[in-house]
Amino acid sequence: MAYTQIPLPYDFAALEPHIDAQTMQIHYGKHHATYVSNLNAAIEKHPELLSKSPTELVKQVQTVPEDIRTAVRNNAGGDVNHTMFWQIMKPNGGGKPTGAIADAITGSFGDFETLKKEFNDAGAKRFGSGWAWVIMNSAGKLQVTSTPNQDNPMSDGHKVIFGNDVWEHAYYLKYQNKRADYLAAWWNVVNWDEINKRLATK
Ligand code: MN3
Repeated sequence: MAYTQIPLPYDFAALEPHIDAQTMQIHYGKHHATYVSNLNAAIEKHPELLSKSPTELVKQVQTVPEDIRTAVRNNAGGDVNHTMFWQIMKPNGGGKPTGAIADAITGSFGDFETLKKEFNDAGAKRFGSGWAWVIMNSAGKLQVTSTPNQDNPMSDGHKVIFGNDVWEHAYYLKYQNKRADYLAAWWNVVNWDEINKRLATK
């Protein structure tokens, strides 16, 4: 028994021109795959942890035995973050948010443009590698945050609604040093239906 990578829900080229096929192929086929294989390698030392899902491992990372805690934090995080990432994108996505997430955005940020600006700023200012996130805070409002590496706000008890990968591997082949251009283009592939599902989940 071992952890496995979810199938990519669309073809490598499906998010063109906003995310190019070669980036998707390397990102899914090499980077994400390596997080899963490294997670499996770490768990071999404590196979009883296989009863937990990668999401549970991320949520409970402080309870993971210390000798593999950093490996689990980085690689269960890498798996969970990318599993979310592939699902909250789709071909011909984007446009204005719909349904409950549209109301939540208006209630929390005033309007969609303000959310986009805050989220893009969080992604642009993340030094080095990491993620920009929209979480549900304890007051029931959406909030923008960011983490380094493959850290996930779930480890601090937050509910994650969606996030964007701002590691260079997510955009460098097409956008080179222009991370802000990637962040702006990314909204064209957002899957609001999937984000509404995540918002509705406990
Ligand atoms: Mn990545």
